[in-house]
Amino acid sequence: MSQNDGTVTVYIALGGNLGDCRSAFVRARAALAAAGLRITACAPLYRGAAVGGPAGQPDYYNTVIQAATTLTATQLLRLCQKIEHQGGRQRQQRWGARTIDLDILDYAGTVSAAPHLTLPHPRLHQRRFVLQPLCAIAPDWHHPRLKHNAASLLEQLPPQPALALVAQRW
Ligand code: A4P
Ligand code: MG
Repeated sequence: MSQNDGTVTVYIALGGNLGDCRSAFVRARAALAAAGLRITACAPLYRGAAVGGPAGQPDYYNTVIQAATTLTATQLLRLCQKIEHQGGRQRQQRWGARTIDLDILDYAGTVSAAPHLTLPHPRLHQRRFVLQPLCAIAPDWHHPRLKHNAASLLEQLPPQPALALVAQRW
């Protein structure tokens, strides 16, 4: 949604399961702010088992940031990828262990099927590690394609253990 100040609201999911993820998330948030994003909400920090990917991965840390920005969606993707790179992210295997992953969940309600930037994030509605933090800050967030809000998408997931709360603030 476009605000009066010319910014749009975006949601970014942070995930990681290698090294000191909490510090990596703090640095990523600072880098987003340094690039001009106004951080408007931060979900708590959660921990949970890896979903998919190679067996035997460490547990993941996950959270979600809400921010206001004047960047375009493509500029925001490039910024997220730069922050991943600075955070030591290496891509070896699909869904392999990583120091930090930044996924754009939503950019102002935009719907896009472009492979380099699919919006909303194509798997967000299937993932407790995204929906649980998202619901902590924006339960009414509306999925522009599925026409359900975040709370209802979380409720519709097959029963799975909730993620463990690591820290309310980080
Ligand atoms: N891309 C397309 N749409 C987007 C978007 N909305 N945001 C493209 C960000 N990137 C997007 O991403 C692969 C490609 O997706 C990029 O070229 C980008 O242009 P990537 O970050 O290199 O690879 P990835 O993160 O392994 O892939 P992806 O598809 O983002 O993975 P997922 O689906 O996010 O899954 N278990 C737990 N508990 N917690 C996790 O955080 N994460 C994953 C990764 C698996 N299991 C997990 C977790
Ligand atoms: Mg990713």
